[in-house]
This record gives sequence, structure tokens and C-alpha cells, in this order.
Amino acid sequence: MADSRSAQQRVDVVIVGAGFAGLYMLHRLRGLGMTARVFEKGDGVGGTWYWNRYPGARCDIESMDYSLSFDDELQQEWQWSERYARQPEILRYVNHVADRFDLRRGITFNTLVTAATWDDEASRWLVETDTGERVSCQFCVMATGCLSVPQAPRFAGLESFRGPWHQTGLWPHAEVDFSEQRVAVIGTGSSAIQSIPVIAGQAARLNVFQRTPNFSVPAHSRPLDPEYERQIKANYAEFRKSARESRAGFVVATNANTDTPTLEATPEQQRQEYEARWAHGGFGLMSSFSDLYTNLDANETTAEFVRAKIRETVRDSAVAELLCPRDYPIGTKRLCVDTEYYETYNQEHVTLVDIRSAPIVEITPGGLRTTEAAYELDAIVFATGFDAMTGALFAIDIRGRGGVALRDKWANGPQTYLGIATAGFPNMFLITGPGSPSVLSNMMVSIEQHVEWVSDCVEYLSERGIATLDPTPEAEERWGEHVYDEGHATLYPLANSWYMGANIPGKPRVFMPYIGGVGAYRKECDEVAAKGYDGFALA
Ligand code: FAD
Ligand code: N01
Repeated sequence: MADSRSAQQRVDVVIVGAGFAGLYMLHRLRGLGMTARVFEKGDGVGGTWYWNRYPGARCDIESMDYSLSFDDELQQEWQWSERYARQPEILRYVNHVADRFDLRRGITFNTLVTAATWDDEASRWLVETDTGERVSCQFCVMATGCLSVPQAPRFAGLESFRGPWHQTGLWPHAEVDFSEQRVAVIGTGSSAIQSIPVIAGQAARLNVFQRTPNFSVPAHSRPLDPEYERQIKANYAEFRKSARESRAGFVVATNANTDTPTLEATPEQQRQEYEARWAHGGFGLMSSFSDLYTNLDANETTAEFVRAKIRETVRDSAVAELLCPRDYPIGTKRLCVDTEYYETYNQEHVTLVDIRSAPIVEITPGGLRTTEAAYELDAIVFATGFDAMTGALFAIDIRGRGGVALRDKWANGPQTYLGIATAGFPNMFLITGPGSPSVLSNMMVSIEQHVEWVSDCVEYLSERGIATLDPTPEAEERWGEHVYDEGHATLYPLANSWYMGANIPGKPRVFMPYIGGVGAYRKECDEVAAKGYDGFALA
């Protein structure tokens, strides 16, 4: 039997990750006649939707938008059941995509890519895995996900806890039953806000441990209106085009951006606009006026509108005040989209614990202790977020020209050209990497755009016999300044968000995504390609 540790296979491309990005990348490369292998650490496809099986998980972009557009038959045939699809349905969809395009045979599951090393002489990457495989490839595509490395809970005494504990981002595949249990949820970000109402529906007692409250708007999810579906499907090409040219990667007619600055509207006009968007549900609230992300006074009118909604909804006024965010502008941490989140706090068996004023000291065998009180618990849910955007890349020992480690190059924050490549790491592509619209957009639009740009690029190079493509340091620096300027022209840097790396101890505080909008960004990428990959050195 061949020893897989010493054997070295050669392919054109290695793709790391089998979420939507890795799957579509494989499909495109096959279309070019290239050989490709995908490595995936999970035992199935789907990435985010494979790992995040917590109760209540669903998307916050509407299903008709949060779906692949590259194949018309696929988008015409697939039927979403709800306005916002739940995790099991999205996982079924992504599995359907894998089967429909015969992608599974290209994927090696249960395999972690541990290292990728550039060999300058051979102009190839050597990719290594935890199963001992060594694969040589001309191109390496990191489709590793922006929210794929959950932050490990670091609480003293956790190992002593007698009951089960779970992380939302690594949820067990077997059903978790909270009935009759005293449960803690730690964290109040999107994952917690989705899961809390569902866990409250099962548990005997639920304590929510909140450090920082988040702004949340109602999803008003419901069965997908067949007439709406028919209209979109009759005109899907136009619908997708508008999304690609938009700022955030989706456009919902009733939620269109306005050009009016907030303070030019009277308080009554503001209220009417906010009420209409609140009633519609979803992210539209933040496009009520033109300056909500740039003008603090304008932003405060929206923030106060949401705080008033919280006070109206939550009967205990002290709890309502605790749930009102005050120390960052609305929208500068990702807005949450919920189903009866605030209402949950009206239930007798649900308690909000403020761990800002009384932090958690330790987990004990029978529960948890803060500086003020002890809580008896049967199970703990950590909804404590992700090492976003760079976590999955740094988990791989990536070494570019001269053996330079990506972790060292990016020690003070990510540096990329277009968020798609980084100088000194030739022929390596980052799907939805830092410096691209990525997590600020409908990710489906951004993933498709990157995958298509990368496959066009690889085709261009192959047709011309060009061995390597590497961003020039000058182009990378210019792009970095542009990303910085755009980000810092907004209110985003005022928040301690994961966009800023602020949720991970020791992570540099840098606003990582590009906020210029997916439409403008796509144009920029297309121009770079049209000019023969301007800003890249081709050799
Ligand atoms: P992922 O889906 O994260 O897939 C990356 C894959 O790479 C993973 O399966 C991982 O196991 C694998 N991998 C990583 N490193 C390695 C390695 N070293 N070796 C082997 N395999 C590796 N976006 C939206 O636009 N709308 C939404 O409504 C939305 N909802 C979300 C809800 C949740 C709970 C979360 C966490 C994210 C959500 N997102 C949403 C963002 C979401 O991550 C993207 O929409 C999209 O699914 C990302 O796809 P991807 O293929 O780029 O990455
Ligand atoms: O993570 P988060 P998430 N002690 O980082 C708290 C996407 N997503 O998994 O703010 C106590 O937002 C932390 O508190 P603080 C979406 O893009 C989408 O919820 O640091 N608390 C915070 O409350 C989203 O933005 C959906 O003070 C600690 C929470 O944990 C992104 O994924 C659903 C703590 C983490 O919130 C991440 O969301 C789910 C500690 N030591 C996810 N450490 C949709 O709706 C952290 N916290 C589609």
C-alpha cells in the first residue's frame, strides 16, 4: 500500500473549504478543464450551515437573495419555504448543489489543511493536511470562510462543569434537548439572539449573560409568498443584476435606500420612515436615510427609535434599559435580525444577567458564579462569536516567498490587494478576504463575484502560459489606504466589533472589510482584470 505521507500528488488547484465558496470554485475550475482538490475539515458540505446547527439558526438575508445565481435552472427549480430560510433548509440546499453539480467526488472530507508553502523555484504551492497528504498545486484558493473559527470559551473552571456545554458555531449533530433544564446562554450577538427565544421555549429556566446589548430588528419571517416568488423568478436576471450593482448585495423594493439626509426630515417623517421599515422587517431600517452610517446625530435617531421599541416590548423597565445599547452607533456592530427576541424577556423563567457590572468569575461544577451571585445550571451555551476574517487563515501555516508567514506579514492587520490576494503569496486567492465587501454584504453575491473573478484570472494566466501572479506592494498599499479611508469615513470604527477585530484579545484593531459597496467594488475588480491584471506582477 502506498504511504500517503510521502506520496505527493500534483493538481492545478487546491481549494480549502467546502462551503458555498469552495463548492462554486470547484465547479468553475472543472468547467475550465482544470484538476482541483477540495479539502474540508467537516464531514459534509455547507461550511457555516454545516457547523451552525444551533436552535433558531437562519439567514438574515432573504432566501430569494441568499442563494446562488450562476445557474438559471437551479434558481428556477429550487423552492424556498420561508422569507428567511432556516439552517436545515440552507443545508439541504447546499447539499443539493453539491449533488446537482457532482461536486462531492472532488472533496476530501474530515481533513484539515495544516500548511501551505510556496516554492519559488517550482512556482507551486505545497499543501499539507492533518492526514499526511501532500499536494503540489499551481494555485491555492482559500475558501476557508470569514466566520468559521468559533472563539473558544476561556472561562476559569469550565473543565469542572458537570453538565454539557455547547458552542453555537460547533453545534452537535444530534438533537440537544433542553427540556426541564436550567440553561445559560453566554453572549448576546446574532447567534444568541436567534437561539434565545427557541431555547426559552424548551428550558425550565434560562439565564442570559449579557456583556454588551445589541440592536435587533424583527425578521417577520413567514412562508414565502408564492406570488412574490413567481415575480422574482419571472425576472430573476434583472433582480440579480440589481443586487450585484447595489451597495450591500441585495435590494428589496420596499426597503430601497433613500437619498435624504436624516436631519432634513422632520421627527415625524423620521418616525414614519422607521415605523414602515420596522413593520417590513430586516435590514431595511438602516437604509431609511442617506447618512445613518456617517453622521452620529442622524444615527442616534435610529438608535433611539429601536430603544423605544425595546421599552415598548419589554415589560420590566429595568430589563428593557439593560437591553438598550448605548456605547456604539446602531449598525456599526452587525445589526441582529430576530424572531421575538425582546418578547422572550417577558417570560417568567427567563432572566437577563448583566455581566458588564458583575462579570463572570468562574464556571463551577454545578453552574456559574459572577462577582455578585451564583447560578445553578444544567447546560451552558456559548454564543461568544468568531475569530473573524483572519482566524481560519492563521490556523493554517501559510508561507509565501522567502518563507514569510502570513501571520507575521499580517501581524498589524491584514494587507491585501482587493481583498483577494496578498503580496508575497503568489497564486494564492482569498475568497471574501479582508479588504473586500465580504461580511458587509449578502455573502452569496460576494462569493460568486470572487469565484468568477478568480476563475477568469486563472484562465487568463493558463491561456498565456503565465506561471505566477502576485500583487505589487504598491498596489496593495494603495488599496489598503482606500479601504482604510472608506472605513474611517463612517462610524464603524467607533464600535468594539468583530469587524474591528475587537472581540479577540490581542487582535490588532483594524476595520477589515471594504465598505465601498459590492457594485463599486465589482467595477474596480473588473477594471483591474480588463487592464491585464493591473496592480499584479505577472511572471
Ligand atoms: P464557510 O461557509 O465558512 O465555509 C468555510 C469552510 O472551510 C468550512 O466548512 C470550514 O470547515 C472549512 N475550513 C476552514 N479552514 C479549513 C482548513 N484549514 N482545512 C479544511 N477545511 C477548512 N451571510 C449572509 O450573507 N447572510 C446570512 O444570512 C448569513 N448568516 C450567517 C449565519 C451564521 C450563523 C454565520 C456564522 C454566518 C452567516 N453568514 C451570513 C456568513 C456566512 O459565513 C456566509 O454567508 C457563507 O456561508 C460563507 O461561505 P464560505 O464558503 O465562504 O465559508
Ligand atoms: O458573535 P458576536 P455571533 N464573556 O461576536 C459575547 C453572523 N451571524 O456568533 O459584545 C462574556 O456577534 C459578546 O459580548 P461583547 C453575523 O455576521 C449571523 O453572535 O464582546 N461575553 C457578544 O455578545 C454575526 O455578526 C446570523 O461584549 C462574551 C457575543 O458573545 C456574526 O455571525 C446569526 C465573551 C458574541 O457575539 C457573529 O455572530 C449568527 C466573554 N468572554 C451569526 N466573549 C444571522 O442572523 C464574547 N462574548 C444570519
